[in-house]
Amino acid sequence: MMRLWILLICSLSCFTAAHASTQELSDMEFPPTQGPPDPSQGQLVQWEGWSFRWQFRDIEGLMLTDVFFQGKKVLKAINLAEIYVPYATGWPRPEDFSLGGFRANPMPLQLGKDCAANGTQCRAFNRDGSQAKGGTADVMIHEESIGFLYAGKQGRAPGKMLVLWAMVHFPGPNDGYTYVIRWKLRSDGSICPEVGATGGLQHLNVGVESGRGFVVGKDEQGDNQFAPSHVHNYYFRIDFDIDGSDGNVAEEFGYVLDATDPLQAKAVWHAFETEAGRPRREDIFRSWRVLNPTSLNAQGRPRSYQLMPGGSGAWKDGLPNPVLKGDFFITKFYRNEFPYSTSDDRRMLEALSGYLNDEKVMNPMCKDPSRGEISPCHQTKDEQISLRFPAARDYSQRPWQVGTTCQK
Ligand SMILES: [Cu+2]
Repeated sequence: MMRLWILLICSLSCFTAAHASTQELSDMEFPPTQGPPDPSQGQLVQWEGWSFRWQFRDIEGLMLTDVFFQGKKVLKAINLAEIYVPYATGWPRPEDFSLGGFRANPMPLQLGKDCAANGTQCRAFNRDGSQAKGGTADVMIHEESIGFLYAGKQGRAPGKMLVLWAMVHFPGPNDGYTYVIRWKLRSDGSICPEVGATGGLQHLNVGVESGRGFVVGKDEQGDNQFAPSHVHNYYFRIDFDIDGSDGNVAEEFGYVLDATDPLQAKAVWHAFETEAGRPRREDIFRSWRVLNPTSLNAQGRPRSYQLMPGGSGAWKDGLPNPVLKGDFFITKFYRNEFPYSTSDDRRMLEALSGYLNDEKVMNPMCKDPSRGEISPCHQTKDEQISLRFPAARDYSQRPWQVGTTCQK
């Protein structure tokens, strides 16, 4: 009954390059033409215990669906859901997918150049799944070595991964911005999405170096060119089905320091009872997992997938949308809750604010996997971000006061 979809944000701090595009936060320039994805559609791939399908969407590009590992279901779907790029000067704050995503900003891969530079068994496809035969392709797949999966007293185990990727280019002066989205499925069962960005500096103006940006050269008039600092935030939407869609539970990990003895701490998993948005906490090793308490692995433990936050920072000012304070969100699954689609033509961040409406994501009585008993679930309520969306959304008042800047 219960399916979860989870958004994880990772971000890339960026100082040498700036973003390409500005946008009007009015009506969508590229209204969606596709409904929510049908996970049963797409191209079937089977490799090293993995089985999944890929499809290429207008806005989101390459996504994976119906993902199984060693015969057990892992995901219903995973896709890149948004790229959000706030500048330290307060403006602009592009939500790139509202600029038409992969539909309006195609960046074909080049056969003979973009594949197998560090991999083998390269295959190239058009977005409809057919074999790419001309000079370009939308999707490429190859295999890469990842070195050791294990090395120790038990022996040596080399690992490899299957990599699928696509590119999207947002045009702008002096090159614009190219993102390379790579989906890595490793032979040990891990999934590692990755986004890389390259491009030329955008939104340059004349100015002096400050906490909000850097002087990067001279313009034609000989004036100092100022490039504002900014952050690229990547949001992934993950629909978990750990060994089936029923009974999945999402939990949060963190260390809890002992109030009386500073040398002691407890490692605690809390289950989510209701929908939530959560900030990252590196200082207490906060991470999240989705598990199926009724599906046990060879060690008798519940099967689970853990979401390990990446190492880079994220934008946390919560303007104009409180959702921006969070790094991880959990919502109950509804098929029509899919942004940039004909079911919901809002931008992802705005739509997400609406999806987070305190619905229950599991029965408050649940199985405690560490003790194997049924007990009331812990709630994870501390520091939960406030999701009240501003009633009056007047974006004309800008720039906002922004108290933080990019890391150096
Ligand atoms: Cu940038």
